[in-house]
Amino acid sequence: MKPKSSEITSESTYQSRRQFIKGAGATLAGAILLNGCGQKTPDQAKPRPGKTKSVKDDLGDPLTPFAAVTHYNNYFEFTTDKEDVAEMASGFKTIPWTIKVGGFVRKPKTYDIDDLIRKFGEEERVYRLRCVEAWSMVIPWLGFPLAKLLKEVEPTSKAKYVRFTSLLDPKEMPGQNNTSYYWPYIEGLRLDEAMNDLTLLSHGLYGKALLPQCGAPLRLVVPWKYGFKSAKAIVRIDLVKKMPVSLWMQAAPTQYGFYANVNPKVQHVRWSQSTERRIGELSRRKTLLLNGYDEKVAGLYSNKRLNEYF
Ligand SMILES: Nc1nc2c(c(=O)[nH]1)N[C@H]1C(S)=C(S)[C@@H](COP(=O)(O)O)O[C@H]1N2
Ligand SMILES: [Mo]
Repeated sequence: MKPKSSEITSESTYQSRRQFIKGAGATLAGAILLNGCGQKTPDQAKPRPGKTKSVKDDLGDPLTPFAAVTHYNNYFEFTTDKEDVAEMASGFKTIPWTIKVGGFVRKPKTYDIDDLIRKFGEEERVYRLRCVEAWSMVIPWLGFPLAKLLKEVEPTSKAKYVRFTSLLDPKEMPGQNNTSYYWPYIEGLRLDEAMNDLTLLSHGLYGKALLPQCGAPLRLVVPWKYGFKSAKAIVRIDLVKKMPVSLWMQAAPTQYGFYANVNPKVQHVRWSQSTERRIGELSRRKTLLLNGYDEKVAGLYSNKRLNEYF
């Protein structure tokens, strides 16, 4: 079934529905902990950050408050309303959970999530997350480089791309009953992008295990690409020959491409990408080429490739 064009616009609907947040960015973190009567609701009062080693990113930008990181989310499997994801995902079960790694590899393997975390460990990486909708955050992730896992399964010479598959479970994920998207959520990277040291598999943030709304128990983080590349709730990782077709490429191929490298000069069809709203700040920031990670990843791309976002 083809998605209705009226529904493809969802990624930007917040811009009209959520205008009131504009300028109120600084108080967002506080506001979302309070209900209409100014009282803390039990569910929203619960989560607390753990300990982080860092307070800033590599450019000196402060961390986005934990409350905003955990209560302003994009997760279409639950809802398209960013401020409702936390509550709707709160009962999401992430135990037991296995991740199947296969395709063109010498040693395919299925990992239990706890074994995977024990084996590959955790390091803290503070990264900027730039959503294609022109907002951004600075998040202290816990995780390990995807390269560690890929080396272990030994990709063969046929492996050119990596395909990530998120959980398909319409009973637990009510948004999957929305048939304008082809579920499950699929994303992909070229093998060299996947092997880059910046590319992280994350299982925590702010010193604690990921909460469901942030992609528990395991998500991808690719900081130089638009946020939609960073798939949540991953159950499969496959080494493949051909460029994977992502959920967003299926839904709106002229708007959400495979490469999706952050580039202030390449416009989205419906808005400019030259600036962004950093959650928690009042004035807009300039968007940086490759989200400020150009020194580490520019070598992956030709100029031509960089200037096409597809
Ligand atoms: N499975 C899945 N992964 C997903 C999404 C989604 O809807 N489903 N949304 C993406 C988008 S558009 C963004 S911007 C980031 C948001 O991550 P955050 O909510 O942790 O900030 O997750 C990405 N990963
Ligand atoms: Mo996004």
